[in-house]
Amino acid sequence: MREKGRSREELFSFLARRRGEDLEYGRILSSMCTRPHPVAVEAEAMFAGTNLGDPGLFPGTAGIERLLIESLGDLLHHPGACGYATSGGTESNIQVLRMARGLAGVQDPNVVVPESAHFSFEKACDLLSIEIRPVPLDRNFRMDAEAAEEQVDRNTTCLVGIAGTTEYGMVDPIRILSDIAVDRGVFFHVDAAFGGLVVPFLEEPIPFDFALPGVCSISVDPHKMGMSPIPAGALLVRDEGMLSPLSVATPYLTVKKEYTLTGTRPGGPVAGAFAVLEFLGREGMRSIVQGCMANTARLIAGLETFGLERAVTPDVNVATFTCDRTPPGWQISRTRKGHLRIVCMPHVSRDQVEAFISAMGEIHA
Ligand code: 0PR
Repeated sequence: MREKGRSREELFSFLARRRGEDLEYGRILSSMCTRPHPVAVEAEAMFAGTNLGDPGLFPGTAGIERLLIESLGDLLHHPGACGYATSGGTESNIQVLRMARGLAGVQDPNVVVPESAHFSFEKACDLLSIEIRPVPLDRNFRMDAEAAEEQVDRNTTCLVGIAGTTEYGMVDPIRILSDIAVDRGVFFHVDAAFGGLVVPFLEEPIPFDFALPGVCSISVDPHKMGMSPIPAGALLVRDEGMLSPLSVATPYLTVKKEYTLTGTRPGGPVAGAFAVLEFLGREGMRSIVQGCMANTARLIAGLETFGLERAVTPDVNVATFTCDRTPPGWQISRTRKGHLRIVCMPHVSRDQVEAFISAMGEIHA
C-alpha cells in the first residue's frame, strides 16, 4: 500500500484503463452472467453499503430481501417459501447439502447428483465430507432417473436434479425424481441457478418447482438470467424448519440467530435483483426469455446450414454443437465432452447472433 494517497483524477484514470481491458459483453457468448439491467444498477447504487448481515440495522433492506424471496417463491409455486439471498449458486448448493445432512443425521452421508452437476457440488461435498454419487445421463444429457434411484440408499441425505444444466441447458426429469424422493423419503433439491428464471417464462414451462410435492429446496440465481448485479443468488426451501440445521446463535447482533453461510452480506445486489423482477414483471421476463430462446433456435438453425450438428435440442438458452473451429474475436466455451457451447444471454442480441453465424459461415462454408 502506498504511503501518500493518489489524486482522485489520476486514480480514476488508472481504474478506467483497467476497466477498459475487460471484454465487452456483446461478444461474450460463453457466460451465464449478463450486463445488469439499468434498473438493477440504479437500485444497487441506492443500497450500496447496506449490510444484510445485521438486518436490525437495515430493516428496510432486510424487508426487500424478504420481498425478493416471496416473489421468487410465488413464481416457483410456493408463496410461503422461506430462504435467503445467497452469493450465488455455489453458496446455495453448499448450504442445501449442509442442511440436508443435518436433517438426516446419518453417519456416512452420500448425495446423488447427475453427472452434469455444476462443480459447486464437488466443492460442497469436499467441505462437508459427503460422498458424491454421480448418475449417468441419458442420450439427451438428462439425468437417468432409474439409475438415480438405484444409487439412493439409507445414507442418501440429498437427491439433486438440475433445471437448466450449465453445459447443455437441459432440465432433468424433475417430476420423476420428485416421485422417487417422496417414495424413498429423501430430501430433493433442484438446482435451478440458471433455469429458475427461464423455465417459468417458456411458452411451455416444464414442471420443476414446488408444484411437485417432492421438491424440498430450489436454488435460483438472479445474477444469471435475472439480470441483477453480482452477487445475487437465492436459496428457497419449502418450510422454515428445513433451515434449522443451518442456524447459529448470533448473540451480539440485532437478530439472535442466522442461517446464512457468509456473515456480512451486501444489500445492493439484493435490491437490484428485486428491482428487476418488479420492474419487468412476468410479462417483461417472458419477453426477454422468449427472445433468448428465439435467438438460440436461430443460432442452431443457422449453424446447421453449414453442416454443424447440434449436440442436443436444449430446454433453455444454451446451444451446443459438434464443431472444431470458431472465428477469432468471439468468446465461446467448450463442454467437457468438447462441444462448442454458446449461451444466448439477454446481452446477446439478434444482430450479434447473425454476425456470429456469418463469421462461422466464412470458416465453414
Ligand atoms: N448451478 C448451476 C446450474 C450453474 O450453472 C452454476 C454456475 C452454479 C450452480 C454456480 O453458480 P455461481 O457461479 O453463481 O456460484 N454456472 C456458470 C458456470 O460456472 C457460471 C458462469 C457465469 C460461468 C459466468 C462463466 C461466466 O462467465 O459455468
